[in-house]
Amino acid sequence: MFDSRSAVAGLAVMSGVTASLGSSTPATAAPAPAPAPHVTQYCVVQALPVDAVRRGEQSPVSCAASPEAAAAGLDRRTGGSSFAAAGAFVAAADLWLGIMYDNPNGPTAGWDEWWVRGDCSLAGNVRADWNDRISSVQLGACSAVKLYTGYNLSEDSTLAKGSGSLGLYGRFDNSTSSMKFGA
Ligand SMILES: [Ca+2]
Repeated sequence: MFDSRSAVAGLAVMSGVTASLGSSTPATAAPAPAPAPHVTQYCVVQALPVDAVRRGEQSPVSCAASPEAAAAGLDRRTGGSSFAAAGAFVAAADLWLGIMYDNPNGPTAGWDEWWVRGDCSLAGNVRADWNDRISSVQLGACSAVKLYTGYNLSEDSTLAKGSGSLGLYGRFDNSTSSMKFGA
């Protein structure tokens, strides 16, 4: 099991970051130069917990020719497996994906809620203070979310799909540690 108090957060792989190589050519040069070669780079960012961000720490970033190489480079820099650590999400977009409720019936009296933002490819561990707490889900931009009882999308899972407040029952109540959204 992973330590839910671990400070390190999840990862996002950003594809399509294109770096242009080659020297610049003076505007007066003739004939026209061949197009500069383009190399696609994949960058992996390690998210930091909120308190580290407030201290001014910056997220470690690693870029390489493949997502796997970028993740391996980040692991070397951070001294461990980035994916093994619990923490918050990093996402490329800022859509409203869903609301997680502590209460089994969604927004009823005395509820506590957590709004998850990102894009529908978002997957990762739940925020540390929401581990083993979610009792119902309301979906926003994505049509489904798969909830796992273990960190890093492990152990038992259940698919929450539909509209309104979707309750989690039995062993899935108060036991979500990671989740994966889907379109
Ligand atoms: Ca709960």
